[in-house]
Amino acid sequence: QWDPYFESGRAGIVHLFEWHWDTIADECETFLGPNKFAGVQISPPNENRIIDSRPWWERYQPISYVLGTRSGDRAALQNMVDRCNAVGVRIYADIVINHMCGGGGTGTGTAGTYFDANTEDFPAVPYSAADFNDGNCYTSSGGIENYGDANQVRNCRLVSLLDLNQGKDYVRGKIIDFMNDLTSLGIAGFRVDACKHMWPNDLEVIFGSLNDLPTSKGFSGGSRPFIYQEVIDQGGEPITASQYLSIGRVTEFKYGINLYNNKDKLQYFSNFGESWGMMPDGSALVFLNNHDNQRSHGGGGNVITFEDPYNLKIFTAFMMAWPYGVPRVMSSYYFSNFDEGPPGTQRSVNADGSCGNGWVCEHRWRQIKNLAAFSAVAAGQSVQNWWANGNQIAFSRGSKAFLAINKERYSLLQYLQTGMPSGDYCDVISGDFENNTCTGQCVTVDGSGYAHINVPNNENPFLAIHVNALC
Ligand code: ARE
Ligand code: CA
Repeated sequence: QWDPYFESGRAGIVHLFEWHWDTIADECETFLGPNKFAGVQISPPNENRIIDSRPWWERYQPISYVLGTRSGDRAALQNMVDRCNAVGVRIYADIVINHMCGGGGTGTGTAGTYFDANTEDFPAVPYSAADFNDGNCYTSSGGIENYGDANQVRNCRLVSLLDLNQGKDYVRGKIIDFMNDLTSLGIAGFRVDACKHMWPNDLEVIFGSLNDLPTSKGFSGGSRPFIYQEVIDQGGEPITASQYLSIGRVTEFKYGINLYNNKDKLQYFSNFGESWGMMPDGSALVFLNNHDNQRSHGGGGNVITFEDPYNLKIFTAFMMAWPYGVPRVMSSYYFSNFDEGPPGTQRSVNADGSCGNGWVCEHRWRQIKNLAAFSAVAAGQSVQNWWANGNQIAFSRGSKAFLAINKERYSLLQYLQTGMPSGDYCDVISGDFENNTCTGQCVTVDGSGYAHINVPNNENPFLAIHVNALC
């Protein structure tokens, strides 16, 4: 359950946070597919509690496993998954299985289902009080009070959210049915929310019981759903990411922090990976920031976000070029306070390809957009020709691709070994390679693999060439 089943020639997952299913389908066909992105993480697809101000976080309060939210209904979800798969883009669903909604109150969810959060009655699943962990939690508040006590972290309520008991066969069965329903639509895997708050053994049973991905949706026989578990491990707690590595991939929260803390020490990155205290390459799901920590939440602070475009572009390039983990690019909307939900209108696309209507669309920034094709070409090639000069670095991925980054206050002007066959290559950072035409600078690699590399100290302070983009 570690393999994302990317189609060949694809790289990178984009988190289209709070996008509508119809808009994602359009994005797959018109942008993600053509630009060689491999997959999309979608917001939770099942019914959630409606919170008056419609914050983004209402999506993390399930009411049932009916597929109906402000992103769209079941038919729209199926249509989107089919259209994305048809252009080689996989869909991964964010799923919330640790809990249902916050305690207290009654109402109807986004799919019209009645619930009673006082008595823990969720009739559309159905779940009732006996399916929750109340009897297994021993804190006086009934909530998690101390992250130093693994028992309460897993059996008590996370910020008052009604905590399901995944130790019960009945609850396991409902979660398994929900996940199987999603893969039957052609969804290739899951970002599993709040795994720190569930027992690894329960997750192992649940994920181990899932159906294979359906061959009728183009997956080869025996394909296990891709799993990446959200476990915020920045050290200092009894629950660690390592407790979950035998189950599937895990979100590596140390990655973004390591990048941030060393963002002006590029020369240190030659051995970036496990020797930096992070999990093994094959276990990691990596990212610069996510929907929580870009809001200074959920292990937030000290991460690089769209508010720092210079570093976001540079370190997204590093992430996509460096062979460690499965990379995920955050795609955001602008917000002025923590709670603010998504813009009321779908993203529009400007003449230069960027987004309007309040959507940031980091994945559409030219310097980021062109990294998927770069990363896909580099796949399977080792890092070679590492070169560092203070806060300037360069390296190749075998003989297929070459990246140079300049964070000094002067131009990088060097004659460097690129590892690549002789030829004229298109720098896909200073411009685009489209319809066999290069609008960026041309880099000439000579017969010995060397090239004169010129990386200015401006808003595009890096250069990327690969064997599929020639001048
Ligand atoms: C909302 C309100 C609460 C209210 C609750 C119930 O904000 O005040 O009590 O509803 O009514 C998101 C939001 C929450 C929101 C929740 C439900 O972030 O604010 O609560 O949705 O609507 C811990 C967990 C980790 C979790 C983070 C946020 O370990 O799993 O907290 N991340 C995921 C998602 C979130 C989501 C949830 C889980 C819940 O990515 O978006 O919450 O489904 C240390 C620890 C971490 C801990 C962190 C807390 O770093 O090591 O483990 O993360 O502190 O900041
Ligand atoms: Ca729990």
